[in-house]
Amino acid sequence: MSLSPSMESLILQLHEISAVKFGSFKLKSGITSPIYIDLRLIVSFPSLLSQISQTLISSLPPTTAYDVVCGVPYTALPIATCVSVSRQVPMLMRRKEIKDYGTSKSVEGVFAKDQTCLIIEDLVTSGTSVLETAAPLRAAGLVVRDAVVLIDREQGGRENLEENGIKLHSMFKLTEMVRVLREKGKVEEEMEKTVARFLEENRHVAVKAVERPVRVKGLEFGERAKLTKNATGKRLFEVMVQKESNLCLAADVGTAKELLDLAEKVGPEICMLKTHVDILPDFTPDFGSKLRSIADKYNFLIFEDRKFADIGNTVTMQYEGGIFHILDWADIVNAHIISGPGIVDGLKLKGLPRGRGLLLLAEMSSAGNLATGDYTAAAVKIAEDHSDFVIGFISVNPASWPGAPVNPALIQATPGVQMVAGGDALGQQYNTPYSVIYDRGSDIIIVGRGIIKAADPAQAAREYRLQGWDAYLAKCI
Ligand code: 5BU
Repeated sequence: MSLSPSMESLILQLHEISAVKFGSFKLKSGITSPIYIDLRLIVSFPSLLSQISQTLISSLPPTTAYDVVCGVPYTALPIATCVSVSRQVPMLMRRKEIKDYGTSKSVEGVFAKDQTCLIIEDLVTSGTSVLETAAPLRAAGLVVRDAVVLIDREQGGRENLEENGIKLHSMFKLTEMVRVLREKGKVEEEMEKTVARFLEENRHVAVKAVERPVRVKGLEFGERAKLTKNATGKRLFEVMVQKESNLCLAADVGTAKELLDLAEKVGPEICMLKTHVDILPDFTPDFGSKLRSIADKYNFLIFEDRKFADIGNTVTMQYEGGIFHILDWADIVNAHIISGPGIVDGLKLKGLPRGRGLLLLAEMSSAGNLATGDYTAAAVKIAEDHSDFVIGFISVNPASWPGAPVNPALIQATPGVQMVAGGDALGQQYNTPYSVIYDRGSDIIIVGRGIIKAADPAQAAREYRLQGWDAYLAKCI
């Protein structure tokens, strides 16, 4: 389908002002791209800015209804402002930085609950920026169904947004833009092919469409704290409320020293820190007490992801003894139910007198895992039968379980979380914080590499905390 003359004229003007460049460019993500688009420049060309804004908003299907608009900071802010002024539609602004921990507003402007907000963005690659803007808007009670964007880079953004309940409308796609520039003699055919090849090689893995469950309004964490019979489960709910955090860090770093340093940095953002103590080459017997004192300082719980799987008698020894003495420092451990309920009895024997809690592996995040169907149902049954010690589950999609939501005293914690859905080379599968908490009915997001590998782990943890918490608040409305 060919683009309208006004779209073609816009593309030529963007090329003219060098907002679109061809060559070899290193992108933020580290990959080298043959095309670079910088729409920040348009603020220097008011008539082009105005033309873009008008064309953008007119390109929406006439059925798209909205009460307010919100631009994704920063490049799209001037575009949203022009739309707001010319269409006389009120605008909102999402703060990118929040000054004070947990208290400041993340959305500026006047609005009412249940109003519909249209998100405006300049360029969509993975869709992450749109999602980061949608989360606080939704948390504030606004309805977000549509995002309109100048250019769709066709690298998975449309699918990622769709998965989060947002329809993407684009003025044009990257390939359409390059085709127009080639037709008008601005780029060679060879370059058009290079861009097409680049897109083919860097197209985000297709994201499966999620079946959207009918959401049952959830009880708030504070109320659920009162329902649990286990002291650690109660404390976990309370810490989540106190810190406005449903983020658990999976602290899978190379050494104990790095782990303790990371715990210091990320401590203020998390409700729980998850360890794999057997991966630490420099483990010493005082590791547990050192981590405990950081946990006490920042008010988070320690979860050793030991995944016990043996018979009851053996796990009592594994829990208490060996070199790691997990029982002494971990508030929470987890267990497979493959060996039957005896494993819970064994762990309870040691853990309950110390006030500890247990999570059962009801589901796993890795591709092809066998914890499904009847196995998941069996985990729920065992948890119900031992709710003095079992505080909840490791789960992936508890909203899809028969009879969901299950007992609200039990907590759901979900690994396989990153800002963008996808996976790693070894079978891990990722969903976004919003889809995990809101769509899939979980309570806690467990995030490892999304934080650890970030340039600034503390900042990344903060972003995950805000997204996780916003999704929880959206559920409570
Ligand atoms: P990641 O870096 O965010 O992929 O780390 C995920 C963590 O959660 C890692 O420590 C895993 O061992 C852990 N995990 C998981 O990924 N999937 C599961 O089903 C369970 C634990 Br159970």
